[in-house]
Parts: sequence; C-alpha cells; structure tokens
Amino acid sequence: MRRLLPIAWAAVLLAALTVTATLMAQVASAHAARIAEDPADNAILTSSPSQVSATFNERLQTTFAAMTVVGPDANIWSADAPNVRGAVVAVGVRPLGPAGRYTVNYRVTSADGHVVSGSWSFGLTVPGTGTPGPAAAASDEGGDIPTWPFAVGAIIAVGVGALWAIRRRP
Ligand SMILES: [Cu+2]
Repeated sequence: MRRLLPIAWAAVLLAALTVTATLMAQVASAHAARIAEDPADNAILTSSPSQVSATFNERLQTTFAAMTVVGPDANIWSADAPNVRGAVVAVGVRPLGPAGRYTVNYRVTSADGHVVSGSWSFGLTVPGTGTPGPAAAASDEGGDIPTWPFAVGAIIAVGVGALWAIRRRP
C-alpha cells in the first residue's frame, strides 16, 4: 500500500496537467477571434462575389496570411494571395462555377503572434461560367488541431498508472 499510493497520485497529477495544458492551448488559440465574414456563414448566393473577407476582433499581422475558397468540385476558386488590412483579411474570387457549397479556409497571425485558423462556407444556387484554379490540396480543406488526442493521452496515463498499481499489489 505504501508503493501504490504515490503511483496512483502521479497518474492523477499527470492527467490533471494534461487537461490544464489542453485548456490553456484552447484559450491561447482564441486570441484573435473572427467576428464577421462576407459572404456570411451559410449565405445563399445567386452570383459570384468579387472577394471574400473575414473580420477579426483585433488587428492581424500582414505576413503569413492564407485564405482559399474551395468549391464543390474540390478546386480552388480564390485568386491571388490574401490581403490583410488591419483586422480584415480578404482574397479575390474568380467568377464561380458549379452550384453548391464553397468553403473559405483561412490561417492568419494575430498581432501577438498567435496563429488562428478556421473556415466557413456559403452556397451558390445559380451556376457560374468561371473556370477553376488548381485542385485544392488536403491542407486547404481546413480544420483546427484536434484536442481529443490530449484527452485520450490523459485517460491512458490514468489507466496505465492504475494497472501498474494493481499488478504490484501483493
Ligand atoms: Cu494571442
């Protein structure tokens, strides 16, 4: 029993530290938050916008911004490089093509250096006559770093610690 307790406590401490680190990572990633977008999330359009833009709650760094528009055909429909002005990041859009869902993916750097990424989408109901850019790479399809591996890691740490303590029981 003398050996069992410290091991169990070590496992609990490790799990608590992991959960804390995960929560802190989420707070940090929430620094520059998107507060508006154009076209709006889930907007239904009948014609192509000339550009798409996202507005954040704080000014962004003008370098290292990425923004793409990926169409229902998995091709890129944005044109050129994104433009950052203050708290707004925008990118030009080609005349659109097939009707369907277009997803805007972005990755920007807030003034304090934190990288923020995300996406939103809008629908086009009337097909356009435009031609697409290149096929989107998997990385253009967006998504944030998932936090579930940290939670799984914490559960495994507790499980291994408990198992080890039980096996050492005389
Ligand atoms: Cu920050």
